[in-house]
Amino acid sequence: MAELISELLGIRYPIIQGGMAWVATWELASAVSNAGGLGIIGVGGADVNWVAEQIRQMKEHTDKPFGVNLMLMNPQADEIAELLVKEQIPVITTGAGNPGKYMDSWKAAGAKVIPVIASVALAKLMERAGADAVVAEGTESGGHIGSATTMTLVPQVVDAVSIPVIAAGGIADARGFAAAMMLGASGVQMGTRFVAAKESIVHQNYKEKLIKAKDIDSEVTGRSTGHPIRVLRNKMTREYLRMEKEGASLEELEKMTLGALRKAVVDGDVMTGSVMAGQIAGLVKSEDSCAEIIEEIVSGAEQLLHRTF
Ligand code: TUI
Repeated sequence: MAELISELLGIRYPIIQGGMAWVATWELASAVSNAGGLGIIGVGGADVNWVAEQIRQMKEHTDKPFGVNLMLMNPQADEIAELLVKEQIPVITTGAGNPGKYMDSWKAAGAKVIPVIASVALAKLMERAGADAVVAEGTESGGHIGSATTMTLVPQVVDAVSIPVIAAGGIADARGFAAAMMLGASGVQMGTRFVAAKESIVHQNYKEKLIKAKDIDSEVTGRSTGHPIRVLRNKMTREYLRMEKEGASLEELEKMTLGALRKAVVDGDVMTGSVMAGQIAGLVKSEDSCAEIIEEIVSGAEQLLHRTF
């Protein structure tokens, strides 16, 4: 049985929360860490001062381990990477790119570095670069995605590397957690389920749209731009997909998505904003606290797998 990431990270349960832009603020992340999982602050496209303030709040609201997710397309990625060293962040995850150039300085600062990857090739590259674990994220996930499903990606990554593999994409309950463990994962990362958490600061319209969503209510925009993003269907996605089909330019398409996530999360505009969510949204039926979510998943999985965590 693979080493659990709860041992690697010094947390109680092998559950981590996705570092979602605009959503994964200190309010959500500290609630997850205090409930025994690993809470993660999502940097997204924010600037270095915003990140510094989030870290300050996080340290004030939990004495448990936590992480920061650096979205590598962030224009201030270099400055933020340095801030994470200065602040001695215990766990650093990355998304939407290759974090190779930061690896040595983060490792030297004592951080556990966990890149989010969507292919076996990048998983192997990250292991060679010194990653402590990887998150293998399937295409069921919300936001920026790769093409392999969680069911196919996780066991292939598990076979390809000897560091722990955390499964992500399509996991929102005890069955998903248990299934991930059967695929050889050492833990799970969940995003969508935590978006609907009581402690999540997303606008109520966003939570309601997520809770109402059914199995096939997500769409992938931006396949033609090389940046596929999974979101719940709305006026914006219909318009975007129409323009994409008609061969609109990259600039035209980017104009539509610029600031669209903030519009949905902060302003509650779920018609023309970007409501990022995974395919498992249809399974998320209620707003629960992070402690309730984690307890439900751990106790359910213990029953299913006849073991304790
Ligand atoms: O990063 C994510 N999910 C995200 S980031 C995000 S914010 C954003 N907003 C607008 C446009 C773009 C991003 C929303 N959701 N997940 C982790 C993840 N990383 N999934 C896939 C990848 C990935 C993809 C390609 C990692 C590396 C990669 O290529 C590596 C290389 O060689 O450059």
